[in-house]
Amino acid sequence: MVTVLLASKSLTNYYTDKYIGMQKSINTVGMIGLGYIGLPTAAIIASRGIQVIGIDVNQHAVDTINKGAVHIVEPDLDIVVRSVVTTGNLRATTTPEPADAFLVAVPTPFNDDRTPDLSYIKSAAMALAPVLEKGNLVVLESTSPVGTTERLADWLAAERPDLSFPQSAGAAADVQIAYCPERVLPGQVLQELVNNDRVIGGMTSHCAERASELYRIFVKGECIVTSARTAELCKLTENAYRDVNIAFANEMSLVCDPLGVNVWELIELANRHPRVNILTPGPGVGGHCIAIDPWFIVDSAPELARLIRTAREVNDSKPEHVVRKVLERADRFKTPRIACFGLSFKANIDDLRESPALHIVLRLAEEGIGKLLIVEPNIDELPKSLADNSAVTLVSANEALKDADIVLGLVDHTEFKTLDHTSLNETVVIDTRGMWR
Ligand code: SAJ
Repeated sequence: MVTVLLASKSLTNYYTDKYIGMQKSINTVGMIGLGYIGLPTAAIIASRGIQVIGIDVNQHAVDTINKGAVHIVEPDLDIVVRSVVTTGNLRATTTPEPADAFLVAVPTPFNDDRTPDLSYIKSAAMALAPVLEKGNLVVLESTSPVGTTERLADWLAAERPDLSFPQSAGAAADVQIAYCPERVLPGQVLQELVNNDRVIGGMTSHCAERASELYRIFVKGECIVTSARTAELCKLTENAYRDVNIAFANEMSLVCDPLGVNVWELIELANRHPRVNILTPGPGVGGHCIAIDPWFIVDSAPELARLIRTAREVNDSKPEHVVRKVLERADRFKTPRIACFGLSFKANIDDLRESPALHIVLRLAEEGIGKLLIVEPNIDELPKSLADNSAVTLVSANEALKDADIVLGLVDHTEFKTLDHTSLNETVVIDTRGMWR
């Protein structure tokens, strides 16, 4: 998939633009966290001629990057990383080193009780504190509950009593601290990093202005400054908004089933209204953002965020609804062969994190109802959780279609949408994405 995209694009899209208004104050940047957000961000900043030191606790990621390669799949990222490592503008290490500015992009998962787990941010603060210097800027990018930037500042201040921080020294602080959420869509990260507007929240307006200087190095979109708390809630609001809207579509698909109405046709017709724009129902909401971030709002205001909580519950219940549907349809076969199209959390990516498709396949495997023929063109081997089960095999689309009693559409990958679905006429089809209508 990546190779095809690479061949068709010019590198100049990403990094030949001149960096206008470069401030002498930011010549080196430390990027803490080299994952799906940190690595592309580090590479793009490095491509603008800034010295970037990438920091990650994962030795494998560090070694891979230092060889000019990548440990994650994102279109074109390998080309940009290879280039900036070759020019010496990006280098990776496991321990922070002094720099003019630091960006923190580490995970913020939730605990079993759905309260936010800020331990990665705290560890990043502890690692960063010893190398902080007067004049530094620290920007948190991780999706975070409201108040986290202030907590980061407190953790840093506790470790470095010799430096002053905005919570006590205001604009005169030795270290400036801001929050600027990432907003990029997996699969389009390099374009969106450059073109999207950025919301930049400072602990003081001076902090916001300093952070804005940093982002203007590589952002063509607008850099809008606000308070850190507003920027934190803005990020959560964006993802909760999308979750609520997907939940509406998913709820309509549940309502349509017993009424005998085709939800895809219904949505297409309703969307003809000039002020209606219903999203697409599916097997559930996956990924490491939309399925998690709304809970941070619920955690902050449990009595008030009722719609947001219910939307999460609607979307989380969808995979089990699909499992029940498959079990009902499989009942008439002795040992049904079920072709499962797609495992990733959404179309045209290889990311299986929080994937409803994977959850559904795991549940079907657990039920032990027959043979599961998995088609997932973006992976070479099944995840460990499935690989050990002899009833589950990774096959090509043609092999799966040849043998299947039931065809289960889980992810609307481009290659699946263009399948000749007339061949499905004789088969039981459960199409959770409406791709074979
Ligand atoms: N989905 C549906 N129906 C839809 C749209 C999505 O079922 O109509 C499902 C997808 O299949 C997937 C999940 O929702 O399982 C999430 O996919 P997505 O494409 O909506 O979002 P992500 O998780 O890839 O990226 C989101 C983006 N946020 C918004 O669009 C508001 C991205 O801009 C954020 O940067 C990212 O979360 C993040 O990191 O927070």
